[in-house]
Amino acid sequence: MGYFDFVMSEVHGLRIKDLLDEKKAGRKVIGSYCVFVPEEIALAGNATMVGLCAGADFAMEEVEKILPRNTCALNKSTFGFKLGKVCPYLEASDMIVGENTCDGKKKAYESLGPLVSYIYVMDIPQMKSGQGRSLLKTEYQRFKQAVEKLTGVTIDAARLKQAIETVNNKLKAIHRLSKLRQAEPAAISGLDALLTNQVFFYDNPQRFTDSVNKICDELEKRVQKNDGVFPKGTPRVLMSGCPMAVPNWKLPWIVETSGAVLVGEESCVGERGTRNLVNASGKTVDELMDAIVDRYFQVDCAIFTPNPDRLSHVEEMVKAYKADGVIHYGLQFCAPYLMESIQVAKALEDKKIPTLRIETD
Ligand code: BJ8
Repeated sequence: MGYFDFVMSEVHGLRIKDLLDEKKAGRKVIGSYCVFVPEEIALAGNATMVGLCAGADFAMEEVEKILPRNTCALNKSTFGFKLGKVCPYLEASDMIVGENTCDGKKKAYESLGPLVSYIYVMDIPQMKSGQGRSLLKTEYQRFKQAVEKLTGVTIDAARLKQAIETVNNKLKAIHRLSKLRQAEPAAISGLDALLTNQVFFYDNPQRFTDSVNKICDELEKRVQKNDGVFPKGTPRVLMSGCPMAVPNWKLPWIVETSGAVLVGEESCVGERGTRNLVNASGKTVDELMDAIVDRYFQVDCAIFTPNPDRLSHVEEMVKAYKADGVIHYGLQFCAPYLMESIQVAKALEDKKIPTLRIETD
């Protein structure tokens, strides 16, 4: 984990220098708050995409002058990082992409707009219907045009294919890591795995892929030797719910210092965001764009109604990771996930899978 600890220690240092060097060389930086913003399109337009921080409280007194107090912590944090001037990624971004996912985010972007140099808002469907898919495709085409305008690069099939392969390689490395987390005893702590999933959004894609594969090489040896970071028999917990953005490690830390181990995250900083690859076999821009839509349309965020796939995925993950129980992590005032948490808990408990719903900031 040395590399990831280093990345985190330099998250406001060397990585920012990287980005500024890229900008000097003419590359644009696109900041995003949601896994629905396709990195494949940004990379194909020769832009770098970074996840924007929303995992800690800053400048809350200032934030509450702009947003109602009972707004979810993630949205408030977005504003806190801006108003407290603590996010160099936000300041380095040439375009910030907002998305119409939950009501909180969609309205918050209206207020964020005047505070930043360029906010681009993407509409996101709310139902997994034919119309929903068409809307996502139209919006991804519009985003492609906006990226082309920003960077001056025309996205052709070759560029798109290359970008898809870069992101797929990143995803495949994460899949390899997830598979290794299924071992008993656990070969890696949930905190370390979460950090890796968080760095996914910040690091240079190629460097990230290589680093995850290196961890996996080491973990494979540990698994062969039955070498765990927690003793065999340690209760295994699956986390499900809202994303945990950097530097939010609160709940995993509590779990793992209380005699249990986190073996998986059903989260956008986790398997919900990384589960699917894009089919890179298309020959035309349209075929490849369709394949990108196919990947993202499967993301089962709680903003969708109904959202039965998420329930099935939680159950599948419990089996795959041999979890003894599930903790549903819901941010206060997050209507979509808190409402779904009741359905998730009921479905799991009907199957005798112990579930704890935690609502927190
Ligand atoms: S695809 S989960 S990253 S929207 S916690 S701001 S939902 S009120 S974060 Fe998300 Fe994209 Fe969905 Fe994933 Fe709103 Fe809830 Fe706040 Fe949330």
